[in-house]
Amino acid sequence: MRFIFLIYFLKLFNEARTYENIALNKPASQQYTQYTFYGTFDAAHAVDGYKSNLDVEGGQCTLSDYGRSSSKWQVDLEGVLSIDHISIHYATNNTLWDTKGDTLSTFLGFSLYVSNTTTKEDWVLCFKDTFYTRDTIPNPLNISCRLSGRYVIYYNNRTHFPLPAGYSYYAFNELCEVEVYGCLNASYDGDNCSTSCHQNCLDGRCDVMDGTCLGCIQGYTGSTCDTGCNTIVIMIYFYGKHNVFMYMIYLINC
Ligand SMILES: [Ca+2]
Repeated sequence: MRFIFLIYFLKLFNEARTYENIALNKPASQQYTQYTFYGTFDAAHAVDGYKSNLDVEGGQCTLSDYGRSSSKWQVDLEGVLSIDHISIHYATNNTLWDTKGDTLSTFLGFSLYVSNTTTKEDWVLCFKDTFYTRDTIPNPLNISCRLSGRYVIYYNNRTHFPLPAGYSYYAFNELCEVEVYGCLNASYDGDNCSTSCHQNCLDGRCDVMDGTCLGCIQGYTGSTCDTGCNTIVIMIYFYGKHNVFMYMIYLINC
C-alpha cells in the first residue's frame, strides 16, 4: 500500500512541472526573409503552433534568404519572462532526419540568445552548437535555457572559414517551430508557475524552477533578495553666512 502511494505522489510532482509555450503567436521577425513563388516564409510561421508539415514550402516554416553569411530570427515575448527550455523543430522537407537531407547542414553551428533588448551587445548566450555533426544533431532539439528575458534569438553565421565538415556554405533559418517553455508572468514553478517571484527581485525576475532572484533591487541581498543590506548614512553640514547646506551620503554594504 505504501508503494502505491509513492507512485501517485511522483506523478503529481511531474505534472506540476509543466510550462507553457510562451512564444506561441508572439511577434516574430527575421533578417533576410526569403520571398519566392513557392509561398511565404514569414518569421511568424515559426511561432504559429503548426509543425505537422516540416516541408519548408508547406506554409508552416520560416526560411531566410539565400546567399547570406548570417541569419537571425527572433521572437518578442512581450515582457521579461522566465524561461526553462526551448524546443526547435527544424525543416526536414519531409524526409527522414536520419537520411541527412540538405536542411540539416544549415542547422549546425547555431546559437540561441535571450535578451531584454534587441541590441546585440545585450544578448545573453544560452546555447552555442560547437559539437553537433550531421550524424548527431537531433530534430526536434530540446535545449535547457533557464534565463529570463523578453527576446529569444536564433542566430547562425558562416563567417569563419574553413567551415567545419558538414556545415552549409551559407547561413539560413529553416525553422518550422520554436517553442519557448516557461512562465507567462513574473513567477516560477512552485505550482504551475503560480508562485510569484519575491517582490525584491530586480525587474521581478527569478529562476523559473526555484524562484532564486536573478538580481536584487537596491538595498537587498540574498538568493531571494529578502535580506536587507547594511546601510550607513553620513550627513555633512556646511554652514554659510545665511544658509545651511546638508549632504547625505548612503553607504550600502551587501
Ligand atoms: Ca510552424
